Amino acid sequence: MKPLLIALALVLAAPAPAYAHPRPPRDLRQLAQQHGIKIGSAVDIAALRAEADYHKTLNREFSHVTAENAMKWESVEPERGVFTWADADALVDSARRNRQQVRGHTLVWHNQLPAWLTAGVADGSIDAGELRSILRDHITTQVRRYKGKIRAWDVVNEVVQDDGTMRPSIWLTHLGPGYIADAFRWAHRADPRAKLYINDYNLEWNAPKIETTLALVKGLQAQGVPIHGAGFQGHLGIQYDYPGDWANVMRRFADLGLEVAVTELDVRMELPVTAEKLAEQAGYYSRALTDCLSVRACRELTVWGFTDRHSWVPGWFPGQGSACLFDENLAPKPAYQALLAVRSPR
Ligand code: 9MR
Repeated sequence: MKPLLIALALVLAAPAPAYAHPRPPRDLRQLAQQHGIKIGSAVDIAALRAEADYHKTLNREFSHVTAENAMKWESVEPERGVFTWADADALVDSARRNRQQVRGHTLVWHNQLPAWLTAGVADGSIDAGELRSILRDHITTQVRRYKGKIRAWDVVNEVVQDDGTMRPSIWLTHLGPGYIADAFRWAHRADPRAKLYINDYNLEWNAPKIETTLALVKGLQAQGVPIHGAGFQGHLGIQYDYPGDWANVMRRFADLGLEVAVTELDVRMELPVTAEKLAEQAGYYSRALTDCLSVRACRELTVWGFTDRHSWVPGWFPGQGSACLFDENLAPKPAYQALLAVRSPR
């Protein structure tokens, strides 16, 4: 063959450069890899154990997992001093076997506290000093147990209210505002490599909550508190406008030096389901991913359950549902295809 023809043959045979048009992703794992982020899901441990199709889909699609309930305080210490780690351990073990990273959810919250704790505070048998050491022990015990196995912890969850005031939880009421700095310091001491997050809902768009949370983060940073991330839960619904400023809000947190993550994305709708509603939902999911990808500090997008078979939505919002990427039979919905079609704005 003539040299010119050889050169031409070599050029034609060469693979397309990676930057041209990446091959369409096969699934969410591949999509996440192409974009250099993690795509995760909250996990229902009972379903993970009992349902082979749930198990299979979770592990095929997701490179990050969060326990939907299994790491909450009432789950891990239902009676004082009696620890029940089996479900949380099962999730962490499953993640390791399936090459998934883990978000720990959540250390300090006002919900799903064990009854022994709330009752003890209410009847005065647990005073402020004891409450503080109970919180310190809880954080230290749980974070230490999973040291090196949890990429990121939601250290404090939902501590700011929608009107921008601090939530008057038992923590604020009995320990004062310093409990937040303490929680981060204790968590950091127990696992210095874990990324420590503040996490909240409506942080995508609610101005008073955004401003208070930014001020809170700055105040913590000024005191040298180890805080590394801001989590946007992302519980959306197509009956509300998409939070169009979300990427800018993410950027404001990123500008403080934090990483950001979408931690609990779902997009609910009024039932019945129609093709139009599913198409609209698909747009919300793809915009959320696009927003995350447009901010370099956005490292993870996690959905709050991946199948309508196991979703918190119908139980909490009567008449609403169909919030997930897969239907009850684990068939992918238009939102799933829409995610696979997102191209990187980075
Ligand atoms: O999905 C969770 C549901 O199964 C629980 O009953 C509920 C109890 O409060 O918590 C749900 O998860 C919440 C998460 O932990 C924090 N952000 C809001 C989520 C939806 O309520």
